[in-house]
Amino acid sequence: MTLKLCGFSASNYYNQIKLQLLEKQVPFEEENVPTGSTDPAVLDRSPMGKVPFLDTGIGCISESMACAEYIEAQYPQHALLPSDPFAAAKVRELVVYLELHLELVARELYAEAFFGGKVSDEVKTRAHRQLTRGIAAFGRIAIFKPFVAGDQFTLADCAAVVHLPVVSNACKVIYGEDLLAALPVKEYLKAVAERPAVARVNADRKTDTLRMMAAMAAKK
Ligand SMILES: N[C@@H](CCC(=O)N[C@@H](CS)C(=O)NCC(=O)O)C(=O)O
Repeated sequence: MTLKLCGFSASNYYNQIKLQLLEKQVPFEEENVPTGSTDPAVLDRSPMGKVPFLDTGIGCISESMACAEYIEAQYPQHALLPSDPFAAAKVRELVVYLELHLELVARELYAEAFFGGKVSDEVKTRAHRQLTRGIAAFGRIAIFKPFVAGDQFTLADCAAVVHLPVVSNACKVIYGEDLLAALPVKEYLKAVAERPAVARVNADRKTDTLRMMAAMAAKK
């Protein structure tokens, strides 16, 4: 069976794995699965109902890091993790900083930044403090020469390409300030957008975001 990536193209975590598969030229199919499902058939495949998850034919794998590690092990072509253990650990470290200390914190703001909801001042203040610390820490380990982990495109770039724009946009909307402005993020994103795999992910994301917005508007 062809590997199936399940979720939808407006999702940053889905796109992290989609970018990895495209960069590695692994054949895959996409199955549109909305997030937050309570359908037992979906929860059997992704226990939290989150996307992405992979359907491998012998079973499903949820959580992007587990998916990414499986893909690297199963499809060694165009490796996105260095073979040197220290260098590989530094790539994983960057992915954790991007997900845990940047994206997951900024996610607290998305309801108001992107979905017309409201976030309390307390949450905004806490997120600002955590983002300031997380971004400074990420800036100490990110290399951006020209890629996040150095001279090779790695899993850290698959994470950076999809998470940095959302974090930056959420900060601009909520705080009127891009907390990532001190890092060379704009230049980096512009340069990597030239890669065919990144261009495809960005184009699909735009189309899918419009689809979601139209569906939300139709519900109102
Ligand atoms: N830790 C998860 C995060 C995935 C995630 O948060 N996905 C979002 C879509 S971008 C989602 O499904 N959110 C629904 C929820 O949090 O219930 C991973 O790395 O795969």
